[in-house]
Amino acid sequence: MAKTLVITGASSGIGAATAKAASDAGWNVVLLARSTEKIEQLSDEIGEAALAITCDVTNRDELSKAFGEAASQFGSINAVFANAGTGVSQPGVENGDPDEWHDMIHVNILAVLYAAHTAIPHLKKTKGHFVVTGSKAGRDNMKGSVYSATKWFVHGFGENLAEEMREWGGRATVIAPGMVNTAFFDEPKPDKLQPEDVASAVVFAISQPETSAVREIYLMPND
Ligand code: NJP
Repeated sequence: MAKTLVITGASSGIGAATAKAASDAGWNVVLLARSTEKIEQLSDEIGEAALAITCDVTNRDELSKAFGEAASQFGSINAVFANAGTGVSQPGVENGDPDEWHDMIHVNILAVLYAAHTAIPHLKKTKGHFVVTGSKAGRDNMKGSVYSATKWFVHGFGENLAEEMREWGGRATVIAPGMVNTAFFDEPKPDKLQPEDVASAVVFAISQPETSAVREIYLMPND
C-alpha cells in the first residue's frame, strides 16, 4: 500500500515541488496551505493520490482536523513535511517591526511545534518520519536576522525531536537549503537552488531503509 506524506506550505515553492516529487515516487500526498485554489489545482494535477485541505498552520484546531482527515482518507500517515514558513519585510533588529516578528515566529516556530505535536500520535502508529524546513540561515549568523534565529530554533528542535522519536523507531530530518528560487523572493533566482532540488532531498530522506536516520540535509546552490 502507498505511504502517505502530509505537507504544510504545499501551495507553492518547495512544498508544491515536494508534492509532485513524492507522488512521482509513489506516495500519497496531503496538501495543506491557506490558498485553497492553488492546492486544489495541484491536487487535480496529481490525481487520486492527492488530497487538498485548507489549513492555517497557526491554528491548532485546523491542523488537528486536517491530520484526522488525511489519516481517514489514506488509512495512515507515514511522514509529515513541516515546511510552511515566512520572512519579514523589514530586516534587522533596530529597524525591524515587532508585529512582523510575532507573526513570523508564530509560523516558523510555534506552528512547527504544533505540527509535530499533532503529527506524533499518527506517526507513532507507523514508526513515521517528521521532516522540517530549516535553512542555511539556521546554521550561520546573519547580521540582525530574526528570520535566521527562527531557523536556528528549527535546527535545535529538529535534533531534539529526532532523539525523542528515536525511542519508538521514528525519525526526524532538518532540510537546510541555501537560497531557493521561490515566491519567498520578489525577483526570480534562476541560478540558485530550484524547488525541485529541495524536493528531491526530502524524498531521499523519507525513502531510506529503516536502519538509516538522515538527520540533516544541507544543500547549497551550485552557482
Ligand atoms: O516559499 P513560498 P518557499 N498557514 O513563499 C505557506 C524555507 N526556506 O517554498 O498559506 C499555512 O513559495 C504558504 O502557503 P499559503 C522557508 O522559510 C526558503 O521558499 O497558501 N501555510 C506557502 O505554501 C519556508 O519554511 C528558502 O500562503 C502557510 C509556503 O508557506 C520553506 O522554505 C531558503 C502559512 C511558503 O512558500 C518554504 O518556503 C531556505 C500559514 N500561516 C529556507 N504561512 C528560499 N526560498 O530561499 C505561510 O533556507 N504558509
